[in-house]
Amino acid sequence: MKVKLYTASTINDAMAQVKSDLGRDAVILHTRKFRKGGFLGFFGKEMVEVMAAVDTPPVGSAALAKPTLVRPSVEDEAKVASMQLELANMRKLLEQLVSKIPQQEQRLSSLYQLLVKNDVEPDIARNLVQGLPDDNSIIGAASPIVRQLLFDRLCNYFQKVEGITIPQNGTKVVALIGPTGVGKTTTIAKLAANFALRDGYKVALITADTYRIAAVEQLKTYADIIGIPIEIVYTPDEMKAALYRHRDKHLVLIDTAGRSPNNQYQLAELQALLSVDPYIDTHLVLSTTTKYKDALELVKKFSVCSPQKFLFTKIDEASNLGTVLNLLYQFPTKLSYVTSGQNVPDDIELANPSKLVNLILRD
Ligand SMILES: Nc1nc2c(ncn2[C@@H]2O[C@H](COP(=O)(O)OP(=O)(O)OP(=O)(O)O)[C@@H](O)[C@H]2O)c(=O)[nH]1
Ligand SMILES: [Mg+2]
Repeated sequence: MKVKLYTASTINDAMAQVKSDLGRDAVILHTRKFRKGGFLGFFGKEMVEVMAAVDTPPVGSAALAKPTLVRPSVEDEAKVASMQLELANMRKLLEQLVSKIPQQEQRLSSLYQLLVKNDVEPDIARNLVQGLPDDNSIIGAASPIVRQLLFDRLCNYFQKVEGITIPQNGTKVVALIGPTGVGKTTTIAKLAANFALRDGYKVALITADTYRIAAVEQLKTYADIIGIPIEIVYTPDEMKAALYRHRDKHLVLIDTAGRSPNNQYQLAELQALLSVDPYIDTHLVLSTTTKYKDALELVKKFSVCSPQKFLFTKIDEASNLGTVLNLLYQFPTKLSYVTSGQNVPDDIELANPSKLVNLILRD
């Protein structure tokens, strides 16, 4: 390396000297301004000093022996070389990553869009597609694999399915609670018909829906057709007595009046009715046609009655099942039954996770 010092009255002149002397490859190491002449440096002429260097290829051993001002040691050179290599590798890696981003986003965004189209909340959809593999072999020919991975991931939210199980000894008591008109009474009729007529269990009905005469009549008609007893209760004490009277049954199904989630008094009344027996298996009945925000509110408000399961109705009327997934994502809760129409007793089945997830991923 050749290092030289140049002085001139302007920086342009100094640079011209550097260029003509050392060539275009010269590197400027240092520049400074100073005054030449005058009194103690004052009033002198302003000058520019430029220190420049150029790499000279070694010519024989003589060139190597030539002393230079900033000759790096062999160790330094090795360090620089390895840093350069590392930088080059990092650059390559960055380029690879950047080139992958649009592809990954496009692929994940198509699954994300599908979830959102099915009314899965955007935040939840984003979390669900996050971290799905972006291996090239998967992106390319086999993208259904990624879809399958998402399918499996969604199934995890539907894993806890538990219908009504009749104990060897004792009576199973099941109550359906929920907002108005979601299908509680119809579902009670479907369950009663299936357990009594199809499975041959001894079943009794209790209705606590005494708000409307029509409501009692509705369930009484079903009880008569099925040929099972029905009790009407107004107070917690009557509930206790009715449960005691039917302690010989395999299954007692309790129908309740639809409650407004905004009526704290009604909810407290319902809670009091159900707290007479800690073993009552309480299912919160929700319609799949309910908007997620409303369903969320319902789950929060009905939680005072400590339901253990969700029972989803009107799947035949729902345009999608986003609400179901959103709820299960927020509240990992057991699922019992899903109903799919007005026909008693046919339109009901035990929740089927893969069937439900398939509906959530419906194109
Ligand atoms: N499409 C469809 N309709 C249903 C389903 N389940 C119930 N229904 C209908 O929904 C309406 C209300 O059903 P009910 O069983 O009376 O609802 P509820 O929850 O008992 O209503 P309240 O007692 O007033 O709170 C009726 O017309 C039922 O036939 C279902 O799965 N699909
Ligand atoms: Mg009803």
